[in-house]
Amino acid sequence: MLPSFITASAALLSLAGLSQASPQFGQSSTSSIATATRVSSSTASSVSQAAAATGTTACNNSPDLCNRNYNNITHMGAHDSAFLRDQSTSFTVAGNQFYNATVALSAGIRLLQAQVHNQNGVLELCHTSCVLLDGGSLETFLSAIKAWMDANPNEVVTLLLVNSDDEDASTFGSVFNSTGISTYGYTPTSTTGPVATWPTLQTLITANTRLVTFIASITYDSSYPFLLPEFDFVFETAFGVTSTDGFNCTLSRPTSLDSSASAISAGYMGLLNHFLDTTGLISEPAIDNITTTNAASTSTTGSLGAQGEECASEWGTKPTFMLVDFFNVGPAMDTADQLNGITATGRTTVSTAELTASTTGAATQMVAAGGFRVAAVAMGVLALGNFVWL
Ligand SMILES: *[C@@H]1O[C@H](CO)[C@@H](O)[C@H](O)[C@H]1NC(C)=O
Ligand SMILES: *[C@@H]1O[C@H](CO)[C@@H](O)[C@H](O)[C@H]1NC(C)=O
Ligand SMILES: *[C@@H]1O[C@H](CO)[C@@H](O)[C@H](O)[C@H]1NC(C)=O
Ligand SMILES: *[C@@H]1O[C@H](CO)[C@@H](O)[C@H](O)[C@H]1NC(C)=O
Ligand SMILES: CC(=O)N[C@H]1CO[C@H](CO)[C@@H](O)[C@@H]1O
Repeated sequence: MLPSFITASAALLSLAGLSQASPQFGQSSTSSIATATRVSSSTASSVSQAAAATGTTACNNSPDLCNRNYNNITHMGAHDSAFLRDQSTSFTVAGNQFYNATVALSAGIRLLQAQVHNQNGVLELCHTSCVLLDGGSLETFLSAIKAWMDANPNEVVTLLLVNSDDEDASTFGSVFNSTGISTYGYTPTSTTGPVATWPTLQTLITANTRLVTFIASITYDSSYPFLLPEFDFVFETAFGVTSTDGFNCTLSRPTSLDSSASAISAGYMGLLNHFLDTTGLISEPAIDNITTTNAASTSTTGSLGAQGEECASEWGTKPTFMLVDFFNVGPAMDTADQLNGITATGRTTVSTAELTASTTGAATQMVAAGGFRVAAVAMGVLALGNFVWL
């Protein structure tokens, strides 16, 4: 069953590729792309302004966070940060974010999650399969993040990579080292188990070891000591939630631990998976509910604010990490700020609106329609993948 799904998806995807390349669509896509470029160049200047404004006083967008331990801060995260639902992917339903990883960082996101696959010997960020959605190489992704970190020296960033093809740490490590981002890699005092007291952000910033990297799952390799096996440090709530009342604070992984309470007391950091998927044959992000799902309200069923507060209360400590789809909607940052008790500075404003083909022109919408059909078939495979990987 699975191979025929993949074959069908592959065939449809190549058709989609052809329709995108066809001349009747070429003209108008080009003008939309030019518009997107203008937007991004204004983003780029806002980013450098943000860096200048941040200066030496704020750490992760607030002076109040500088002297707080890394694990006593809620780091807001973008789930599947390389899988975009934008013009570049014809607004595919396989996309989980409207804006890319560096735009996310400038908007305040400090945790980037991605799936990593081996595609003919190259580590690529693909959604379940590289046939479905290929978000580019790990090298390109890390280089972009390194450039952002170079320009924003007071910011601590966390990566959470899913090792979908069970690669060795050295395969990841060689890309970290060749891009130079390894120089920012932080190695904790224990590389084999949970750490109850992490350094403050200021300590990480002063040492310029501002990148914390977790990989699920990987065998630790002392040649790349900063690549940390996720489930030795972090526990997670359930993912693949399909009902707005399905979010809770119960430990789902690692299965070696009994409960959230025992994880917390052993020094593990809690991660909330706060993204809603649709049910049925096809599983995809529940976009119709995204405004509620990402809302900071603590009294709305299914909102990020409600799950964040519930877990902080149940665990006796706030969640260290939270992952959402379409981070700009909500905006999800509001819940992290609420939990951290800060008023943020130095962020780039990103629209909280959903990005759709109709907002970027009718011709694009026709291209998107083709992509949509393809993605719908592809999601049959994604539905399986969602339960295998994050
Ligand atoms: C995000 O897009 C901007 C241009 O809009 C680009 O400069 C940047 O490198 C991209 N980031 C990533 C992670 O691809
Ligand atoms: C965590 O940070 C809060 C806010 O600054 C502080 O009140 C609390 O004591 C800190 N907890 C720990 C364990 O350091
Ligand atoms: C990778 O880079 C890190 C940080 O710069 C360094 O400590 C480590 O030795 C490098 N590993 C290899 C195998 O070169
Ligand atoms: C927590 O939520 C998950 C996903 O909705 C569900 O499978 C699990 O049964 C829930 N656990 C409890 C104790 O409610
Ligand atoms: C997955 C999910 O819970 N979807 C809900 C989204 O919101 C609509 C109403 O707007 C519900 O009917 C869906 O069940």
